[in-house]
Amino acid sequence: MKITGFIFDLDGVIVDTAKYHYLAWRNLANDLGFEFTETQNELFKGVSRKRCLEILLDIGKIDASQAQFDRWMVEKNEDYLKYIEKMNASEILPDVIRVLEFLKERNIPVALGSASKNARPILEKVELLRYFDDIVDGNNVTKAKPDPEVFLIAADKLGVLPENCVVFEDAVAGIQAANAARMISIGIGDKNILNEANYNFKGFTEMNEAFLKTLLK
Ligand code: B16
Ligand code: MG
Repeated sequence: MKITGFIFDLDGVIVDTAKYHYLAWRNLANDLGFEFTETQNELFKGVSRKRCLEILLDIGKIDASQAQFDRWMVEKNEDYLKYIEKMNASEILPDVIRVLEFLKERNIPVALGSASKNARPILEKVELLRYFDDIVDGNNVTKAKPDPEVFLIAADKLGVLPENCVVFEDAVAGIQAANAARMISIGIGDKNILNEANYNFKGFTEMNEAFLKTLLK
């Protein structure tokens, strides 16, 4: 039997940390004297912290020296971490644990593939660390999604061929990264936005056991 590996994105798939990213970016934008809307925050999903700040400064039409840029990166992250500090298991998105349990019961290799540099502390906070055999995050990659690097490293760590990996993603760039890695991409969210995915689900609640079993064949 072939071995299938499962790779989960973090923000938007396991927990909704996008709302905390939004509050922290909005605080920074307000400090710099401009507004930052939730619609604009959509552009930040799955995107690295550095790239997010570049987009934010474009929105505010602000030029920054390297030193200022670096300071604002730190400031935003410190603010974000204050929200993360208060997280607990109640913030795990519906039916994530059911799917993780399904995989664990069958000893199926599972990795995290996230752009976040805070992935490990977040998994610790929501008490999910034990479900993951490997964690590949913003600290391990040089190229951001849609580059497939994060998922290819995850497959390698799991010892599973990329074409035998399944990726759960909520961001367009993440689906593109999974497709570029020749993995099975599953969009979690709006199927009109994630229309490049091989399969689409609004959330894990819509994903039944029969479907999960077909992925193992
Ligand atoms: P950090 P994911 C991504 O997480 C977020 O979607 C994105 O909005 C954020 O900028 C990025 O992580 C970096 O996060 O500032 O914590 O390093 O969706 O790839 O799990
Ligand atoms: Mg995401």
